[in-house]
Amino acid sequence: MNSTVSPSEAIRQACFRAGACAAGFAEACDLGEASASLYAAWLADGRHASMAYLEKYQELRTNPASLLEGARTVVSLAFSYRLPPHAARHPLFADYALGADYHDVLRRRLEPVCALIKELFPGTETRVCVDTAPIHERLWALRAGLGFIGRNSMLIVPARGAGSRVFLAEIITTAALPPDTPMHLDYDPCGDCTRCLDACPGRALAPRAIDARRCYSFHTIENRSETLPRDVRLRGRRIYGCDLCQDACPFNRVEYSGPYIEDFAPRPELTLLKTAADVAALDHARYIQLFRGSAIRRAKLPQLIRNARRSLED
Ligand code: B12
Ligand code: SF4
Ligand code: SF4
Repeated sequence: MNSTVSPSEAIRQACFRAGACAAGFAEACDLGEASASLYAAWLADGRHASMAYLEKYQELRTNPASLLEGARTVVSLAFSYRLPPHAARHPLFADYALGADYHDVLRRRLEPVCALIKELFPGTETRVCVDTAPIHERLWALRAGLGFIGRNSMLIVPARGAGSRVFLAEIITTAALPPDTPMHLDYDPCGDCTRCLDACPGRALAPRAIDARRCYSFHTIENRSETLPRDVRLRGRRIYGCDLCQDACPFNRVEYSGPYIEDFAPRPELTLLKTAADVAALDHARYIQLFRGSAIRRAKLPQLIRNARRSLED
């Protein structure tokens, strides 16, 4: 290691080598009452729809020390899932799910960063979180100075024109790293813009807080019911996930100068599924074969078929 580089800068550089387009440090403190009560109110309104897992571990969500004893720092990282310039988007599946499952990819990519933290700060511990841990990933990204939360409720990263098409991940560590300047919670570069609200087919967006009961991403991925609500109209839209409130956003139209992660490039086998009718005709063996190692497995085959049929009916 170059001896002129401080340990925290060496760790940040390791984050970039892992493929992150932005990385920052926040003090691992208790988030306090403001965050806990915002979240409790969101749940109390029923805006989490049927995602009962979001009701669990509420007390853990406010404090990273409940996920790693003695936590001092949250390293927040954003990884772009923009498709490489040569790759085409898929008509049926959201961009984030076209490549290899990001949970596995990011855990693997973060291993050397964790090893470096332990080497530079002997005796310290690390814990990696990617999506599934009870932690407010967007709020930690805000606190670590990565970006701001837009009206579409997405964390938007201005650095390198990354925008909101990023995955978030965290390394919670007992090492004390100097915190970056947090983005102010009330900073609102959206101004008068309402493009995401206007583009949302379910009218699911209230500023910074989504109503999942109206969100097509929820219905096509997380809703386990046999039938979708009548007003969910999928013809001509994605049948897995939804990108419309991001497509509308001017922060995603800025030229991107960060790294493209090959792992997130579209899997060639997905091109075999051209229409909703192709998905409606899948059997279990084919489903397993096509979606092995893919985040699309979050939706089980009966759900995908349900969505495809709705798209054909509408
Ligand atoms: C549940 C969930 C969903 C639900 C609900 C979405 C939502 N907006 O909350 C559904 C299924 C609809 C969904 C959809 C999508 N999701 Co999702 N989802 C999650 C998950 C697992 C939890 C989010 C959550 O707790 N929401 C509840 C809200 C109330 O909590 P919160 O977002 O943490 O908000 C807190 C803070 O932001 C804070 N806050 C916000 N503003 C302010 C202002 C003030 C003043 C204060 C004090 C606090 C504050 O208050 C909240 C409570 O503390 C996270 C992973 C994670 N562990 O965080 C991924 C995550 C948010 N999803 C992600 C993605 C990629 C998507 C989709 C794009 C997928 C797709 N293409 O279909 C869509 C986008 C839809 C959208 N516009 O949000 C990414 C987002 C990356 C980014 N740039 O923000 C995440 C972070 C996963 C990851 N590791 O990358 N998702
Ligand atoms: S993901 Fe789609 S349905 Fe959900 S809030 Fe965004 S535009 Fe609306
Ligand atoms: S579309 Fe406009 S209002 Fe929505 S997040 Fe982007 S800038 Fe903000």
